[in-house]
Amino acid sequence: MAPAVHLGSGKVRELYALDDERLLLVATDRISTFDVVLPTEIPDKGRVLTGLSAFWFARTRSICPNHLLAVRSDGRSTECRRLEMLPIECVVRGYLTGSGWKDYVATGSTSGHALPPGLVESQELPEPIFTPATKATTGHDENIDAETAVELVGADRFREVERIALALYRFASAHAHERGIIIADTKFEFGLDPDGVLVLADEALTPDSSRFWPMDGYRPGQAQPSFDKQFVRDYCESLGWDKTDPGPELPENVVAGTRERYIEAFALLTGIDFDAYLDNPEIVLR
Ligand code: Q0Z
Repeated sequence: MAPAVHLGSGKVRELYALDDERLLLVATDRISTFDVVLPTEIPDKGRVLTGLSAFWFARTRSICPNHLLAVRSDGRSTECRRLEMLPIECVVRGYLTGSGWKDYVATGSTSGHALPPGLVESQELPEPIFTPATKATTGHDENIDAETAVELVGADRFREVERIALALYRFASAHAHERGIIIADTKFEFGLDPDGVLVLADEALTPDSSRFWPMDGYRPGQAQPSFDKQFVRDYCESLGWDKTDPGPELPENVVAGTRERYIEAFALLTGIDFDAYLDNPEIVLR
């Protein structure tokens, strides 16, 4: 087999070319908080995210085809179809948080969606909204309105990604809700295959591409604890770290607690025991 060529590094993932048509996406155990990658890893985090993403890909194929070709036996690497990626991030928000909340407080709207007055932080929106963003190569993605997104992908493709992203979010949100998890928002990335067919790519509906909140203790009117990273954030806040690189090392109790939260999210959402996934990662595809 020809060696994989390294194409790039994300904060917590690595991307390789297998050949002209196939990529290898590897989820590491790195964790970022406040946009800084910490020096301490969370064992199995990459496997949890890879397994979750593959689980959603297998269950959303009737909504949209996706790039997944195979999950490797290491549980953290996926072979995928190499696509022409669209130049927008396809964000869907069901709850008012993050930059959507900030935009709303400043302007009463977000990405051109006029919202009802009097909404509070973390409140469920009347309907999920599509709030595309640009892909920043450095710094933060910037929310854009529909007109700007149309300039980037065309009017027909814009309507299509909006419809598909909303359908994917509604499906996953309902599934998660039944299992005690709120998906507050999520970011999808799409590409086009050589025939111009829209394909769901990258990672999908993981805690790194979404905000997962425990339904227990959901309190509109304040920021919600993150399902997965709250121990890490609380620990970092307790240090008074200034949130610039380098971040702090994590003590073993924070590592262990955070690892358990990732594994709990996996088990709740998939209904599959994480040890069974480690034994045979393809279990999430059935
Ligand atoms: C994903 C990324 C990562 C760095 C390109 N199926 C695809 N076809 C073409 N390109 C991509 C995909 Cl998923 C693609 N990224 C994001 C991932 C490291 C950047 F692991 N960039």
